Amino acid sequence: ATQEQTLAMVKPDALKNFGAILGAVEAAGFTVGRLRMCQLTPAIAQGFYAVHADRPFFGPLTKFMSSGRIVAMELVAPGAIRKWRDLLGPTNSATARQEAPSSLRARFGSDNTRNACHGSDAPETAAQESAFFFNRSIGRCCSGSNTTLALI
Ligand code: YYY
Ligand code: MG
Repeated sequence: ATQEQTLAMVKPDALKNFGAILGAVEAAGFTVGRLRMCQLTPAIAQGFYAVHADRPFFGPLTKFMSSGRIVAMELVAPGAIRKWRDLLGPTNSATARQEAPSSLRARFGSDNTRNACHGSDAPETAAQESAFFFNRSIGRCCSGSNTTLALI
């Protein structure tokens, strides 16, 4: 089958569960193409979520997303975009616990903002989000306000 790629992120609330999440990625049959661990600056988090800039949750979301380290991964599989979003479950982790209890957001997320993982929603955004993380220097990706945060 034709391979597809998606951009997955393990968000700051789920970094402690990165091992279990990577296990689920491998068990589901994805190939991890590229991977980077870093901490997003607030400006970079705002850039990643620019499409949501007018939403009321934009401030809390970008503050949360820049609050700790994340892992960005390019996942490859047939139908990777849909396959990864199915594994994630609904956006709101509380809803996920009702509707998809074995999903990653049900298992590792908390609410509508702290929901453990990101997944691209279409081939165009997958390509764009992959470039966002992997076609830039470590310094731009990982320069924190004071401490050094570039890890991989
Ligand atoms: O694609 P997905 O992550 O499932 O949801 P989006 O509607 O694209 O929202 C992106 C991101 O924004 C979501 O993962 C958490 C956050 N968010 C929020 O904080 N509050 C909401 N009411 C909706 C989304
Ligand atoms: Mg989305």
